[in-house]
Amino acid sequence: MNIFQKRLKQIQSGYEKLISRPNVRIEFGNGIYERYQYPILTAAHAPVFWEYDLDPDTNPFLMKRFEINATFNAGAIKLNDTYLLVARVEGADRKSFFAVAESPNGVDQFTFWDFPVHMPETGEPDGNVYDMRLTQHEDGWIYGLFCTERKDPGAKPGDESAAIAQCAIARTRDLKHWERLPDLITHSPQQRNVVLHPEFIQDKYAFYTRPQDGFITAGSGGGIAMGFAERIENAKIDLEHIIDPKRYHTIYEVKNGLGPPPLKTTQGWLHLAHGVRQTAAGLRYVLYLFLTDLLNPAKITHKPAGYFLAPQGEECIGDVSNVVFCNGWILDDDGHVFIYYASSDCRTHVATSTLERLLNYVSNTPADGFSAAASRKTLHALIEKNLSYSRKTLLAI
Ligand code: M1P
Repeated sequence: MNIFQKRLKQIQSGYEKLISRPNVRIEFGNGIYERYQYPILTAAHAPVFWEYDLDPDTNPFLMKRFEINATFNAGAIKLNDTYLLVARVEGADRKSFFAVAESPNGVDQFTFWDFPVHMPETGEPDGNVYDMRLTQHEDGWIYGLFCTERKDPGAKPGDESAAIAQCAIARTRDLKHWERLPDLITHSPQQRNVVLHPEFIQDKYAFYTRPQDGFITAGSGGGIAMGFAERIENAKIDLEHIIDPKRYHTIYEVKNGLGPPPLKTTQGWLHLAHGVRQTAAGLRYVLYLFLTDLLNPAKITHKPAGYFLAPQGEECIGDVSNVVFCNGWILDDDGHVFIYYASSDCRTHVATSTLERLLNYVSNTPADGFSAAASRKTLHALIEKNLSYSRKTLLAI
C-alpha cells in the first residue's frame, strides 16, 4: 500500500467513526438543560471529499487542499422529521460559507450535504457571510438572515481590517434553492445579529436588530432592538426601538444580540440571546433567556438575572476563546427543545431541555437587581425560605 492509499484508509475510517459515534447526554446538570459529551459539528465533520483532492496523480501525498478550520454558529430548523443545521463553515483562508448538516435525531450523526449552499449575491458582492438565523415565516417562506461583511470603503489607507456588517436576507423552501433579496436597510451604520420574527405584527415584517456604530463595538447602538418593514423585498426599517438594552455591570454590559427566532409559547415569546461583557482577558460571550408578551413581543415580561449557559471546560478555548454563541434551536412537537450553541468560534454543541423546563426557568428565576446588595438580598430570601422547612421535611424528600 502506498502513502496515498494508507492515508486514505485512515482518513476515511476516522471520518466514519466520528459520524457514527453516539452522543452521550450528561445527566445531573443544572436542572434547566442537559449538555452532551461531544460537539455535534467540528472541522473534522467536513466530508473527506471537501478537504482532499482524491486523485493520486495530482495529490500523491494525499494532502489537504481546502482545509476547513471551524463549523459553528448554525441556524436550525426541522423539516420532514430531519434536524437540519445551516452551519457557518470557515476555511483555513478565514472565509466562511453556509453548509447544511442533517441528523435523524438532533444530537448526533450530523452529516453535511455534498455541496455547500450556493448563496446568490446582490449587486454588491459579499466579503464574508456568516451566522444565519432561519425563520419559518407565516408568509410561507423560510428566511435566512445573515451577516454580510464588506471592506469599509471609508477605511483609512493601510487599514485592511475595517469592515461594514449589514443584514443580508435570502429565502428558500427547501434549504437547497435560495433567492437573495436586497440587504435590510436601517439607519444604523452597521448591523449584526438581525432576526426575523416568525409572524406579521400589524401586517408588517418584524425584525429584531442590533444597531451598532462600529464593526466590533455596538457603541451607542444600545442593545437588542425591534423594527418593522412594510415588505420583505427591499426591506427598510425607519425606526429601531430598543427592547433589551445593554447595562452596566451585567453579562451584557458591552453588547448583546438576539440568537435564534423566538419560540411561541402559551406564556409568551421565549427568546435566547447572547450577552457580552468585558474582562481583563477580553470579551466574554454567554447566553441568556427572556420572555416577552404574546401580543407585544417587544415587551419583556420575565428576564432571569445572569447567564443561562456559559462556556465550560473545552468550550472556553478556541479561535475566539471564552465565547458561546447560539443562533439556532428546534422545538419538537412533544415539547423537547434542542439548543444548538457554538463554542469559541470553533465547533457546535447541543443542549436539550423541554419548553416546560425553560418556561419554568425563565418565569421563576429571580431578575437582576443591578447591585451586589440586591443579589445578596435575593440569596438571603432563598436561604430563609429553604431553612424554614424543617430538616425532617427535607430529609423525607
Ligand atoms: O467572536 C464572537 C462572535 O462575535 C460576533 O458577535 P457580536 O456581533 O455579538 O459581537 C459575531 O462575529 C459572531 O459570529 C462571533 O461568534
